[in-house]
Formats: sequence, C-alpha cells, structure tokens
Amino acid sequence: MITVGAAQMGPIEKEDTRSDAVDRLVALLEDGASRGCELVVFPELALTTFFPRWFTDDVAEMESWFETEMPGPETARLFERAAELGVGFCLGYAELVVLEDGTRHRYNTQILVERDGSVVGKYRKVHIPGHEHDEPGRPFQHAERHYFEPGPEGFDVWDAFGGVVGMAICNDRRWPETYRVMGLKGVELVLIGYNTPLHYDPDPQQNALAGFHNNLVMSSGAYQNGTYVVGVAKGGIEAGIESLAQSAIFAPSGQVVAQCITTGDEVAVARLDLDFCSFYKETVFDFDRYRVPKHYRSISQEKD
Ligand code: CDV
Repeated sequence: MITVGAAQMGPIEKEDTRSDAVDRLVALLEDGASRGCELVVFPELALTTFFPRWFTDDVAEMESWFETEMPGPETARLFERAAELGVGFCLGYAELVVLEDGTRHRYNTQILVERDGSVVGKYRKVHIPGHEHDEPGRPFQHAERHYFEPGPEGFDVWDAFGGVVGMAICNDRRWPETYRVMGLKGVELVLIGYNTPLHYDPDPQQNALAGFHNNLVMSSGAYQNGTYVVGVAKGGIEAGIESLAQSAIFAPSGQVVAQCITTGDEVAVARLDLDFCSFYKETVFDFDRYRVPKHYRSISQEKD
C-alpha cells in the first residue's frame, strides 16, 4: 500500500524566482504529508515558467532556466523538508549537463527522490514535441525542440516505495510505447508531469479535446499495462496562456481514483494497493502468455 499525492501547480510566471517555486513545492509537500502521503508527484518543469513558449538564440538566456546540480542551492531545502517529513517526491526540471570537454546537453528531466531524501531515479524526456526554429506566426512558441535534446536512456523502472516505479514526461504520455516499455519491465506506478497549453496551434480543432485526450491516454496506458498512472499538471493561465489542469491518478482498471478539481496548487490524494496490478498483469494482460511479439516487430524498427 502506498499513499500518493498528485501535487498540481497553478502558473509560475516569468518573474517568479526559483525560491518562490520552492516555497510552493514545500507547501504542497507539507499538505500531502498532513494527508498521509508517502510520495508527492510534482509537474514537468516545476521550478520555472514554461519557458519554451519564448524563442531565443541567446545561450545564456536559454540556460538561465536550467539547473546544473540537483539538489542545488535553491532546491536543497525541498530535499531537507522531504527527508524531515519522511515523504518522497518526483520533480520535473530543466537539466544542463556540461561535460569535461565543454560539450553541453540540455534535457527535460524528472527525478524520483525516496523518503530519506536520496535520488533513486532520473528520467530524461524522450518525445520532444513542438519546433526547432522560431515560428513567429504562432500566438506563442512551443520551442521544446530548440531547448532540449531527447533523453538517451529511454524508459526505465526503479524498485522504490515498495513497488516498481517508472517515469515519463508530458508528451511521452500520448505514446503507447512509453507505457509498454515500462510495462514489460513490470511497472506498477508511472509518474508523469505535464504542461499542456489548451491551444494547439498546428491543429486548433484539438483544443476542445485536450482534457479528453489527457484522460484517454493515461487511462488506456494504465489499463493496457496493469499499472497505476499519476498525471500531474502545471495548469491555469501562465503568461496569459491557459494550460490544462485535471491532474489525476488512474488505476490498472483504467478508472480515475483521485482528481484535482481546481486549476491551481492542489494535492489529489489516493491510497494505492500495488498488488491490485496483478489482477490485470496475471489475467487479460498476462504478457508472457498472450502477447505475440513476432507481429509487433515493425513498431520497434528504426525509421529510415
Ligand atoms: N510539454 C509538452 O510536452 N506539451 C505537449 C503539447 C505541445 C501538446 C503535450 O503533449 O501536452
């Protein structure tokens, strides 16, 4: 059994400091702890505004949004408070890696921190949406492909919190392969942070379906792999642009077991029985017995 909090955040504005964000993360952590949480899940890029909405070629400006160490000077007190409370957390942030030869790598990253404050897992976003170049015709940019390179490690799982835990970030949640790769590794709890603007410029007829698609992909990912899924938004109106909230926790049955009802800072809590996963993993989705991989080869082939 594990009690999990989906710690949704409302907007973080461009002017807000890392310290402002950490104040809010600590408040959410304390709220979760007071309601019995052992694990609190924060959104994608939880320390800053969703900066890919502004295009810049100025590397210093770009990298001002990134962390070079975790915990760092501003985030150390989040780790300390979590260890004091005995509550673990999952945190999304922009990660800058500078190698000894000077090579720079920028990732959209999420970490899993155990109840003693130790980092047990790191995931770097694989599916990077949006565009590489400035597209001034849009009402706002979604230049994730300019700011981030895809994570090289892929989808892993970790033995943590008494179960098998995996992570994914935002656009990853729309791809069945994300859940399946972790499902094949026995995942029981998938933690996903997201920032999803309600306006999707390449095809605005999808705007009205943002909430439906959000539920559709996480519910089916949970059901088809016999796992819990925790989806956590940074929602509300940030820099004048509205993003989806609707953070929710899904059971292996595909049902919603807890959901945020606001578009701001709010923790949705659920007590999860990880053994419940086996009802699905050992019956209709008994992979060893029923999967037919020889017919699936084309989905894992490299594109030419
Ligand atoms: N942060 C994201 O990955 N956002 C995408 C948007 C661009 C559609 C998403 O899949 O929600």
